Amino acid sequence: MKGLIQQSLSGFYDILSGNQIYRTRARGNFRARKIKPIVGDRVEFSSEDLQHGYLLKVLPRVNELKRPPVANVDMAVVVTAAVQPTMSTNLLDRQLVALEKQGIRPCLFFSKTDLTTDEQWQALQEVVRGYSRAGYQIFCDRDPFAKEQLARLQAQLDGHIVTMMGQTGAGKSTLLNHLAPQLQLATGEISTALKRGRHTTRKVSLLQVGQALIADTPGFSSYEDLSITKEELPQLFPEMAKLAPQCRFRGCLHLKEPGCAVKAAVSDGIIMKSRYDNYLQFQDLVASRKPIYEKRRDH
Ligand SMILES: Nc1nc2c(ncn2[C@@H]2O[C@H](COP(=O)(O)OP(=O)(O)OP(=O)(O)O)[C@@H](O)[C@H]2O)c(=O)[nH]1
Ligand SMILES: [Mg+2]
Ligand SMILES: [Zn+2]
Repeated sequence: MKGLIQQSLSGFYDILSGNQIYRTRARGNFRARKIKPIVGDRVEFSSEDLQHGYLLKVLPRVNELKRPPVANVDMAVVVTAAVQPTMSTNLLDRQLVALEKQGIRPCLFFSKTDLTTDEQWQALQEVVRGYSRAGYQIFCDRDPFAKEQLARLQAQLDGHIVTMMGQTGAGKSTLLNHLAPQLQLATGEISTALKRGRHTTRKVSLLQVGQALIADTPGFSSYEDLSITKEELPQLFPEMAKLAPQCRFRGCLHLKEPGCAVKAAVSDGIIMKSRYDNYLQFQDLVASRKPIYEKRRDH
């Protein structure tokens, strides 16, 4: 039989096939072959009944996200709190780069907009315009859970395997609860958060939300690495990739090169200064990490 891993919990894999969920254990030597089945994997399995089955084979992945660990995702909702915690475009851009690298289409959802002051709200509009110009689809209503916005988001997600992304406490589970109230996902009230540790959502599973399968995931606080080359990085900023053919030099990295269309667009305020600054910072990161990767390869 074929299906999709919907949830993985202490050695069991729940596989969605047809409209049923089959509980299985991995059989065969996945560990020796260095394959760890993850949520979203398309798999072959055998099953006596709904409770006792064996996961036999993981089919090739279209893509694979490390944080959160989900395979075969085609869209992501990047949830960013407008306030609480203070918005970081750096963190947002890291997430976008990681998604672009995997060929996953991101859309941006701004949460906690209801908590912004008029001044913070105005400043956020500038950010929204910048990311729209970069080509991203954005959901930013002053009432984050306005019916119209939720319907528009749901329509985008239907038919896709989606992952939620965003810092812990950003509001990923809260958003899913608004899209599908029957889920009743735990969200981060301070008291429970303290009891359970930092993340309210601790495991990854795919949830049926309308016609979409969505992975609610534990948030993260930082990304440890961008395993990307310096030539690859400018491709992962769509607005830069689009302008690159207008740079004087082919393969322009938009750093010190003369006649660079990207730098001109930054000066003209077409590309967000924060995006470009983050780009430069990621280039530095890539440059400083490269020797580590090469060393690892020697072993
Ligand atoms: N006012 C307001 N509060 C929100 C909004 N989104 C989330 N919250 C609150 O923020 C807190 C954290 O929300 P969660 O949904 O648990 O955050 P999360 O992203 O799932 O966090 P992790 O599971 O730890 O990664 C909860 O107390 C929510 O009620 C929003 O748009 N407006
Ligand atoms: Mg959560
Ligand atoms: Zn350039």
